[in-house]
Amino acid sequence: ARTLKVAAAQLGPVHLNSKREETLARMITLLQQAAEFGAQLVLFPECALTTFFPRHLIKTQEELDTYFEHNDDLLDSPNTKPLFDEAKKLDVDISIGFAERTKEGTGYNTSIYYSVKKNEVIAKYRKVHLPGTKEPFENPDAVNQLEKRYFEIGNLGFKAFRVPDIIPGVLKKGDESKAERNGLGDPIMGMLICNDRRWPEGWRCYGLQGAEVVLCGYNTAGFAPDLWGTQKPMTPQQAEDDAVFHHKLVMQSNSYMNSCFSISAAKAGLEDGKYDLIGGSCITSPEGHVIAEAKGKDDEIVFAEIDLNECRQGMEKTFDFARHRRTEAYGLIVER
Ligand code: CDT
Repeated sequence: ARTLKVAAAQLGPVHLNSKREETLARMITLLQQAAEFGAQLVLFPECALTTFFPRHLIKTQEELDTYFEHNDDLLDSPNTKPLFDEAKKLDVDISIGFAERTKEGTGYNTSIYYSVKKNEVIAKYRKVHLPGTKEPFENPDAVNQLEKRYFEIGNLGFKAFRVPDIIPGVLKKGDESKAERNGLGDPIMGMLICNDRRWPEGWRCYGLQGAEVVLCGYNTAGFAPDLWGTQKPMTPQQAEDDAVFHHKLVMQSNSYMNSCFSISAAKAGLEDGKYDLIGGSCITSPEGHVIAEAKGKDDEIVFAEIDLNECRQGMEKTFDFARHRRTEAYGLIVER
């Protein structure tokens, strides 16, 4: 068995006026709770450190800057160092989403993977599918999602990575730098951010590299008719139920079709007094089942012990890419 104890750290609302130290303290408490379950890896949501600010039209660069991390090294930044220090103390890997401002001034919606054994950030992903609009809706009651205004499209692709030495004594054979679907060696993982989870292309890029666990933090509005463009009128509750349904649908189906586990962590609840975000943080298996899920919409740990060998069934049978995949028929996917 190649077993891993993993957790999604769902965060309840973080408000425009929430203090950074308070949010960080909540995240540290979640990390400690996950460690009590024995978690070796804890996933935090997209833009975990602040409210989901792309819903607001922010007028000044000065204010906008307060939502971004400017220090390339999160392990040293005062905004985030205490979380990494705690991860070190507890011997837990963490993956976390945040708004990244590069030295050149470019903004990305980013997530990183921190390996406690290496004591360094071993992987970075920048969100490719940025939803919403550049300009706010004319309807003053609409929920905006101005990610295209504040972020550039991610430029790092979908690069799977091995997580070193997280499974003690795991059998290593062959070239570990190559991500092969052979069920050996350190676990292979990939990261997606929120809207990315609805697009099969990113998942398949990870599937092709043999990813066994896909991590996805999110902030998903429960009721945003201008964004979702639903055809039939829905009550806010119906819309939220549908949003949770679609969230689980894509986590379960893409896990199944790519023979991997997935972990998803929400920022949930009523942010900034009136913007409802769905919960539904969950862990799904390579057979497409939800094996653990959040009960509420506040701070909560979702935990599961997973055996990566469960990926073998799909990888070797139904979705054995080498035998059954037909690339000669799929050209249109990259032509259009
Ligand atoms: N954060 C994020 O990407 N949210 C989007 C909202 C939908 S926009 C139509 C999501 O896909 O969950």
